[in-house]
Amino acid sequence: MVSVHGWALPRSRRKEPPFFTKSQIISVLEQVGTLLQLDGANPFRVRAYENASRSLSAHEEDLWETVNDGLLIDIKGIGKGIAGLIEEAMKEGSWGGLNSLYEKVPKGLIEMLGIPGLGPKRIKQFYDELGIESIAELRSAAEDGALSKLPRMGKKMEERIIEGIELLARFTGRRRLDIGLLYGEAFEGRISSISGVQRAQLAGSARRRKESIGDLDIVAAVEKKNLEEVTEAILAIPGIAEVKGAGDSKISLILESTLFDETSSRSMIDGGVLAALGGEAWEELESNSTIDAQVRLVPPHVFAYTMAYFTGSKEHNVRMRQRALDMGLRLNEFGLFPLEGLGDMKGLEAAANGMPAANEKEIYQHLKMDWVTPEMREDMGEIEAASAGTLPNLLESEDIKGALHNHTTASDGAASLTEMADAAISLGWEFLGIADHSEVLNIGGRSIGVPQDLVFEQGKEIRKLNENWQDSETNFRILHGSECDILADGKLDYPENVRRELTHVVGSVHALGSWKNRDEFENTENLIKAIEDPTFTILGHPTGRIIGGRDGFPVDMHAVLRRMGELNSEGILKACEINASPYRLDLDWRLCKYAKSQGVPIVINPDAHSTQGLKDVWFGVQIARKGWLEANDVLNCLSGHEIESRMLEGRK
Ligand code: DGT
Ligand code: CA
Ligand code: ZN
Repeated sequence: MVSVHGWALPRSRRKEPPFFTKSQIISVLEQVGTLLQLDGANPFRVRAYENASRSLSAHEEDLWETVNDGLLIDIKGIGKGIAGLIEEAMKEGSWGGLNSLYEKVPKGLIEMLGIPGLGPKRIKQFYDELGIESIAELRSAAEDGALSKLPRMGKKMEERIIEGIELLARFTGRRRLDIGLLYGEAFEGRISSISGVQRAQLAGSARRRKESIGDLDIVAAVEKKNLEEVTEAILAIPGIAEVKGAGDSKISLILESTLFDETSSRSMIDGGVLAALGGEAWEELESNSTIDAQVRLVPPHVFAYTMAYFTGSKEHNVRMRQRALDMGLRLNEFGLFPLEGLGDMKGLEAAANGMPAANEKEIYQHLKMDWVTPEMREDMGEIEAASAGTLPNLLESEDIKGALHNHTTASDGAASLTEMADAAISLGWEFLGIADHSEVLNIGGRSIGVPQDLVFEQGKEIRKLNENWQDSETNFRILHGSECDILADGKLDYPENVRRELTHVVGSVHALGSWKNRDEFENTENLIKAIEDPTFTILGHPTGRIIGGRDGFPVDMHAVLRRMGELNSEGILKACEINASPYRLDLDWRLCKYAKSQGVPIVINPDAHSTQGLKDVWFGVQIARKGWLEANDVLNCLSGHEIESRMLEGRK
């Protein structure tokens, strides 16, 4: 599949040849092959471009050297015409006759290429036979059943196209936090290393650790005299799909995934969820998706103010500005100034007369506030707390001593019990809770849950491992739990005697279908019924949402948390999970404070399906911080001894 962005002939930013790189040439040749198909060109011409693109990809020598030695024509698969084109592009920086082809093909047809499973041939067919020129038109034709009446089409294909359109629509908006940070941190690193950049830092929603990111905001401190060369160097960073605008102080770009190392570790989602979201097509879209970025270039002395402004949130900024006004001051992205005496001065000119701030802390100090950590800047009470000196002492990653919901090969995990334990030990953890899926769970007809007799087997194995660690005085233990399905009627999977065997029961809804088609009252009632079961300890991924994938089922989480709070006040442990997988981040951070106010303990669970997956706990910590949680509120901060007794004593 092809990325929708960047469907334009590249323009060179170099002043001398070679004007384009080999990878730029390869990508143009590939695009031309596709455009020719959409244009209905002779198949031999189409193939010539496809072959040329492919043989250049396999060509190992330096392309510029090959061109200069006049050896281009000797490469198998490159004919005279295409060789001439490549030579012109590299030597003169122009694309000859290709401009008209790029202009000729309707933009809507190119956008349709982004629909998983839809290629140029079909798009051309729909265009020729039904006059379809946009995704919207394609969608209504599919919904009216017009597509399936065409030759070589059927109902199945039509349904797949509708699904593909829906999938694509979800990818054009926001990106998950993990993906946003992968791009953001790589880009921040690249910009920071440019000479002339004093410092560069990620701002915006990525710095605030929102669960999804609209676009990246980066602020760079640059002296005026270096502006031009720094701008040029930023525009030359590989991984930029498109430059939307580059002015004196702001550069707007679209980044593509070549920006970061392919081997950068990405978070994984378990197979079942992935299948529900669209499987391979979803993964394909994900790896081809881009992200927008804005870079602001500012003089070093205003950097802190610009960072504070573009970190946001907008709601936090509005409150900050009001607080400044109440003190007779004006606050903006350039500084903090007395309201009186500025005359006509604006922006940077006015900043010269403002109150200096070497860092954000000093800005908050000027406004008689404590520094607010970026995660909390959402106008959810932090302004008041920072003014009164009552900000919470937030949880830190280092406080985490273990987690309670993880999988092994006994269900759908990729690693064995001992492999998972070793990975946890090397993270410095004191405990690891194993909670494999319960019996009822099957995905696509394949059962992945642990049969009852194997639960007892797993228990024996865990006891043996725990004894070994105890004997060798290793401060580590496995807690034997299960991720028990909450059935549609609010009952838990497994007979009670099996559940009694376990240290902890993570109750989760997996068969989302029946919950999504039900009334909120009924869902809330059934969820509470499950929680009230005496063996139930932890509510797993409370709503079942997948960020950017699907909404959770309708449920009154306030009512659920209230009931859990009541039970806790009776000394019965009912904890709520923050599922730390960046696909989920469920419980939502907006509800954390409420959970805390009701006395519901939180557990941050990576829901790891591999040893790598344990690291996802970091995302959960970010979300817990965003939700104002302190180490005291989070069970992961208990020691290995404490957690075990807490689980056992809390069960009544
Ligand atoms: P996003 O990109 O939708 O995930 O969310 P943000 O928070 O990154 O928002 P964005 O990119 O529109 O703007 C970055 C920051 O710039 C935002 O958090 C606060 C600041 N900002 C943007 N527009 C305004 C505005 O109209 N007023 C104020 N006070 N601040 C703004
Ligand atoms: Ca943003
Ligand atoms: Zn799980």
